[in-house]
Amino acid sequence: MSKAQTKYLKDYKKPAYAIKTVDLTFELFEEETIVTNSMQITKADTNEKDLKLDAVSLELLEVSLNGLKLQESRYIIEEENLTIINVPTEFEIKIKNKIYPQNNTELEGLYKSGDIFCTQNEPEGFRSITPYLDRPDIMSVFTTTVVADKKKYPILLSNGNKIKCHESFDERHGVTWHDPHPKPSYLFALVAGDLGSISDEFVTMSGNKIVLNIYCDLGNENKCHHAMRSLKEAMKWDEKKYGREYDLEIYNIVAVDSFNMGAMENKGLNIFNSAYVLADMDTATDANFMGIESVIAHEYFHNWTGNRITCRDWFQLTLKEGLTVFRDQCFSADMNSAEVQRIEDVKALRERQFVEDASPTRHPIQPESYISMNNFYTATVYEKGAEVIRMVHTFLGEKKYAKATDLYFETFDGQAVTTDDFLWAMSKGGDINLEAFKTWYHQSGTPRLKVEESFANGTYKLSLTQIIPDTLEDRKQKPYYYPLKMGLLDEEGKEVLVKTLIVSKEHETFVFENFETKPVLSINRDFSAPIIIEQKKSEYDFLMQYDTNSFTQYEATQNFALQTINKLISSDEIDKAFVQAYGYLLDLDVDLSYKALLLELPSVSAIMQLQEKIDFDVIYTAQDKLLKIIAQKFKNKLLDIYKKNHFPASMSLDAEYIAKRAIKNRVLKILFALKSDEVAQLAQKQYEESLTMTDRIVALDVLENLHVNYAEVALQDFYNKYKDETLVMNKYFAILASSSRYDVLERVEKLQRDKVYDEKVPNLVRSLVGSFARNHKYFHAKDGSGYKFLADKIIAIDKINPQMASGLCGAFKVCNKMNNHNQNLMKKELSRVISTQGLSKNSFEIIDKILK
Ligand code: 0A1
Ligand code: ZN
Repeated sequence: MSKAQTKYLKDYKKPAYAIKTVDLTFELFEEETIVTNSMQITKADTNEKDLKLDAVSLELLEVSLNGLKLQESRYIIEEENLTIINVPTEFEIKIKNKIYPQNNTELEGLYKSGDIFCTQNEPEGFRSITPYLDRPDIMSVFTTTVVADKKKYPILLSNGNKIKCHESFDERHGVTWHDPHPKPSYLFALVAGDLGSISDEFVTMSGNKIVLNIYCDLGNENKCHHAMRSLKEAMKWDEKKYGREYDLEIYNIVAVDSFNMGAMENKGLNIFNSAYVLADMDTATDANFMGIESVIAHEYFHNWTGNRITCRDWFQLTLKEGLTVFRDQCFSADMNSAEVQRIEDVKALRERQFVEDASPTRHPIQPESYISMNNFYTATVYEKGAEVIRMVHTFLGEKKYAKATDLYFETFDGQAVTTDDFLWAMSKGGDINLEAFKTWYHQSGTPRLKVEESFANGTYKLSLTQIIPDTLEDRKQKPYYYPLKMGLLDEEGKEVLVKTLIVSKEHETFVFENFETKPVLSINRDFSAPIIIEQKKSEYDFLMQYDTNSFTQYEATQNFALQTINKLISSDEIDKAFVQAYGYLLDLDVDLSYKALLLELPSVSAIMQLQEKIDFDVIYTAQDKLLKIIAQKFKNKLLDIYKKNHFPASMSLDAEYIAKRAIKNRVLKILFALKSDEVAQLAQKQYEESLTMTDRIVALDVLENLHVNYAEVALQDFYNKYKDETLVMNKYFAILASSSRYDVLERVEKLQRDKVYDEKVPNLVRSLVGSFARNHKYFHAKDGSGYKFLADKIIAIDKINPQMASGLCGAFKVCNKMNNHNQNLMKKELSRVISTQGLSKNSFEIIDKILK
C-alpha cells in the first residue's frame, strides 16, 4: 500500500454544491450495467469554478451539461474523480457510464449475491456506481428506474414508493421508484431478482396503511415470519416510545446471502444479510431469533435516527449508530427479559469493545482520522457509542429524555448534523449542562475507577479515583463525567441506600452517615458507566447471594470467579469460598435465563484482559481446572437441573421454553468438564432427540470436544441433513473451527475445499476462518502455524474483499499484549502481509497500527 491517504475531521468543509434531484436509470445486463445519472445542481459557493465528483474506476460513456454533450477538454477523469471544468451556477449534468456488478467481489456499490442484483453504499459505495458528491451532507431527492430481463428479474426495487411500471414488447421490463425524502447517496439501494416474498401491513398511529414486504430466495418464504413479526413490533415500539411514525407507503426488506455486515438501513429498502432474516425452529437457534429481532428493529429505527436525521460527515457515525444501538437494546429489553438483555449487552461490550479499547486500533467513539472508513464500523463507535447515549438517558431520566429527543427530531429533521447538535438537544431538552460530558466523544481507552472504602463511627466513606489511560501517542486525557449507580446493603442483604452518584473529578470522596455496621457496597449497578472498577473486595460471595441488582449480582459472580482463576494461575490453589458461593447460585430461585448467565464462568477473553502478558495455555489450564472442580462438586445438582429442564421437549419460542433450553444447555456445558462417558451419552441423546437447533448445536459442540467417535457420527448426520442450508452450514464450520481437538488447523484447511464452502461469501469466511482466529488455543499455537495460516488467508481474501480481510486482521490486535514468543511470531506474519504488493488500504490501516 503506497499512498494511504488519511482523512481528518478538522479538515471538514461545507459542500460547495447542492444536488437538488437525481434521476437514475439502470439497465441491467448479464455482463454489464449501464447507468444514466441526471443531476440538478446548484452552486452554494460562487467562488467555486469546477465540479469535482467522486468516481471510482470510472468507465464513462457520455457526459452532458444542460443537454449539450461535453467535449473531452471539458472534463478530467482521475482514479477517484470526474471533474467537470467551469460549471455555471445552476445546471443539469447527465452522465452515462458502464459498470460490472457481476465481477464485483468487494460487495460494495452494485454487485451480485448469487442471482440477485443488490447494492451496499454505506459509507462510500455509491461512487463506484456513478459519479456523485458521495458524502452524507449532500441530500437529494432520488427517482430511479430499473430495467432488466423480465423472466430473470421479475422483481425490481429501489427506494421510496413505486410510481410506474414499464412494459415493453421484448423480454425486458422496468419499474420507476420515487423517494420524496431527500437523502444522502449512502442510503440509495437497488435490488433485482427472481425473489419469493411474504407481505403484511401496518397501520401507523395516524392511520396510514403501510405495505410491508420481505423478499428472499424462492423457497425460503416460510422462514421470514419471525422477521415480519419483529418489524411490526419495532414499528409499534418506535411510535410508543419515541413518537416516530413511518413515512413512506411501503417498507421493503430483502435478504441476500453475500453481505459484508449484518444489514443496511437504505431508505424504504433495507438489504439484509440473510442470517438476520431467515429462521425456523429446525434451522435457527434461540440466539438467532433474538438476533433477527434486534437487527430488524435496528434497521427500522434508523429511519429516524440515521435517515431523516443523518450524519454531516463520517466522523459523526456514532450519532446514528450509538443512538440506534441504544434504541435497539431498549427495544429488545422491552420485548424480552430486561435483566438478561443488559447483561448480554455488557458481555458483548467487554468481549469486543474493551479489547479494542486496549489495543493499538483504539479510537474515540468520534474518531479524528481514518484511512478507510470501512474500518470504523467498530464496537467502539457502535456499542461504546450506545453506552454513551445510555449515560445521557440516565442523567436525564425517562421524561426529560423523551422531551430532549422530541426536540432533536423537531430541530434537525431533514438535516445532516453532528454529535454536538445531538448533545445540544439533549442539554436543552433535558435542562442539563453536558459540557463536561463531551470528553466521552473525543477520548479513547476504557476509564478505570479505583474504589476505596472506609468505615468508622457510623460513617461510611467511598473514595473514588479515576485512572484514565493515555492516548496512543502518550498524551494525557481528562477525567470523565458520568453517572455511577450504587447501592448499600446491610448485613442481612437489605438495601439501605440506593443512589446515583455523579463522578466528575479525578479524585473525590462521598460520605454516608448513620450506619450501625459497615454496609456492603454494590457499585456500577446496571453498568451505569462503561468503565472498569478496580477494587480489593472480599464481599463477592455476599453480593452473589444478596445483591438486589441483577447486574451487580452477576458482576460479583464474574469478579469472584476471575479472582479465583487468577489465584489458580499463580498458586494452583482453589478458593473454596467461591465454590461454596457457586453452590448458592445453583439453588437460587430466579428467572432461568438469568440463572443461566449467573452460572456461566468467565470467558477466555475476560481472563485474558486481566493478564499483564497473555499466555493462553495458562488461561485454558486454569479455566478447565475451575470448571472441573465445579462440575465434580455439584455433579448431582447439575444433572438434576438438566433433567428438570430438558423435559418436556418443546419447539416453543415462549420465554419460558427459551429459558429452559438456556439453563439446561448451560448445565450441559459445565458437566462437559467431567469429560465422562455419561456426559457424552447425555449429549448424544440430546443431539438425536433434539427438536430445536438450539439443542442440536450445543449437543454437537459438546460431542465435538468430548468424544471423537460420537462426534464423527453426529457431524456426518448434521452435514447430510443441512448441506444445502448455507446458514446452518455456517454453524457447522464454526463448531469445527472453534474446536479444542488437536487437529483443528488441518481440518480447517481441509474444510476450505468442501463444496459448501465459498471464500466469496463473507458469512462462510467468518464462520470458518473467523472462528479459527478466535480459537485462542490454536490460533496462538506456539509453533506459529495459526498465525501463518491467517496471514495467508488475509493476503488471499484481501484481493477478493478488502473489508473481509481487514476484519480478519483484527485477530492480531492483541499482539502487543502477548508473551514475547508469540509476539515475535505475530509480528513476523504481519510484516509479511503489510509488504504484500497491492494490499488494500483497509488491511494496511489495521496492520500498520498494530505494528507501530
Ligand atoms: N449502517 C449499517 C451497517 C453497515 C455499515 C457498512 C456496511 O458496509 C460497509 C454495511 C452495513 C447498520 O448499522 O446496520
Ligand atoms: Zn446501524
